[in-house]
Amino acid sequence: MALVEVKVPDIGDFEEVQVIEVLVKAGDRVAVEQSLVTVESDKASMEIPSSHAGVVRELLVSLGDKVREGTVLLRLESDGTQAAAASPAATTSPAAPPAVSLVAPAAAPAPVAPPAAAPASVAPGAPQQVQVVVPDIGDFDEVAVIELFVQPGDRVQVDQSLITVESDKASMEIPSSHAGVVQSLSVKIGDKVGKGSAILTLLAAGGMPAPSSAPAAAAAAPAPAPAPALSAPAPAPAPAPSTTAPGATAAAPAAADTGLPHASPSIRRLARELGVPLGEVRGSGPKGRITQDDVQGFVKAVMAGGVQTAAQKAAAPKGAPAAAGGALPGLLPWPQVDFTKFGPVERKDLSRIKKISGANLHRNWVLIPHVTNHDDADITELETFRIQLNKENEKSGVKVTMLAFLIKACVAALKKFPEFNASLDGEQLVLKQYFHIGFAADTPNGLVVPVIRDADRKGILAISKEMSELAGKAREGKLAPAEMQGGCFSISSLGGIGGTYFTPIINAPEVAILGVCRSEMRPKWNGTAFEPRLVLPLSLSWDHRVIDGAAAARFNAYLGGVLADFRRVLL
Ligand code: CAO
Repeated sequence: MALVEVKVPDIGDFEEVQVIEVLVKAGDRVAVEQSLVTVESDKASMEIPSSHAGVVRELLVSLGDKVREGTVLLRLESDGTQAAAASPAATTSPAAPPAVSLVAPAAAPAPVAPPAAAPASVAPGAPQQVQVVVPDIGDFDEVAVIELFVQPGDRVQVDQSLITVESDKASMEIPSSHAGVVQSLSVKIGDKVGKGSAILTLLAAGGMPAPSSAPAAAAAAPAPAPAPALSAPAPAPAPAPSTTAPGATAAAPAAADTGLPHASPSIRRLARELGVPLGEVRGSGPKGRITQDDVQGFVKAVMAGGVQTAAQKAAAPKGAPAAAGGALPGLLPWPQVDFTKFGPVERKDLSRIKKISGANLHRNWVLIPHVTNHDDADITELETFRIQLNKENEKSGVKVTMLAFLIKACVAALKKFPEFNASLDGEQLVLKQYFHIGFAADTPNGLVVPVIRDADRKGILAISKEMSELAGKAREGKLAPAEMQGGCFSISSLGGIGGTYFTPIINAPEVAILGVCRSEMRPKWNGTAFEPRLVLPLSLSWDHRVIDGAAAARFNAYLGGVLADFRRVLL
């Protein structure tokens, strides 16, 4: 086993580049060609692979270090395997046994000469149609187009970046050889291109051909001034376009809008795999470079609903809270209408309760597969009993409404059908052994759902009293958060208002909700004649991930039976 120094190979015209990623650590076993570090100039980045297989014994560079050809990156205990085609420089390097074979062989294969343009010469003065093609990009036969910076109609300058291409280990921007107006694009994202592939056609402003004879010209193009010849990036690397990259700032509108993401090829690859829009990720690395942690953090934030991508925001109703999840990608954007064009309007802020309940309702409606079963309950006898009860209890000051009976009847149904008294937790169903029933209360500021705890252990009068107290507090905005928590099942009663049937939205993490409307006398066939019966319309919404239609129909039938005759609870 020999101790081998792995050095920065010939990286073309770059004098000095910065280490922006260290991909291995002491003790790691590396294979030949495995990337060790990523280095970056102002327009290009590339990964430097190992020339030997072995175990890393000592890392000699760290993030931010400036390195150049010959800088020793690390020492490794080689197991004897080394890259087949080492660069000449490497093979002749005596001290450094194994040579680092360039990621991009000849890394600087001929520094990308300014993209050639079809017409060899352009008559000065007269606008000419010019086809801009991919220049010599070294030993890469085919690279993928990963970014387009311009579109038809854009005016571009000489050396302004047109596209970014990427191999598996490097990426680079291809600049324009001519100034002019883009007429048509010949490539799209994902296309594979090589030397000579047409990028676009532009109407060149009277003879402004690129200094095509300046091959490696401004090689490592220091900074601002775009290198006259793409030279620099040549090595292969990619310019992780950064917002400060000269080419980038001058680039297309899209780029100017979002700021081009500054990331290495491996991070770009990761982002593509995860579908992360890199332009929306805030880089925490040096000079705002996007790191792997940044990409992963972005994904987590989107999944948790804390962040919306631009696509989600565009499709979301203006002002929709992020917690509502926005609209799903692919949906049309929310219509933006200037209502004042059609008549006078007044704008009012949503109340705090409306904002909170709206976000919750939106999430529940979008995430829960709702189904609603409608049914009727014959409450003729129950209503007679309720009126009787209220007469008897007139002096107590407690008024019994149908809702109190509904709460008791629902408790009986929940006992009979326990999957309705449950919550989903991943792939498990949490079956509750308590019966806390929420009821929707309409207040001047919006909808709230106070909860009657342990409704199974309370009588009709106690429930009625508690309900009226909670409803009063709700209207005055004095409900404590604890009085709205822990519900197992909710009831939304519009009985005091009207209507027949509606679709109540499930109050997550509950799995079902009962909506009731106004009861009315209807003629019912009793087998021999029609008789007037008081019918209560029921609408049961349920989560189809937990409950199926047959269970819902049985729940409603049982509930109707109990409301028709409470003695059934005893069965
Ligand atoms: N059929 C016929 N009459 C009914 C009835 C029904 N299903 N339910 C209630 N009523 C009657 C009551 O008996 C009462 O009549 P009287 O005034 O003659 O005594 C009247 O309607 C008013 O009842 P109420 O609404 O005050 O009492 P409640 O117990 O039925 O409801 C509460 C209490 C807090 C739930 C209710 O006031 C409320 O806020 N309802 C709205 C809920 C809501 O907005 N749901 C929609 C959610 S989705 O946006």
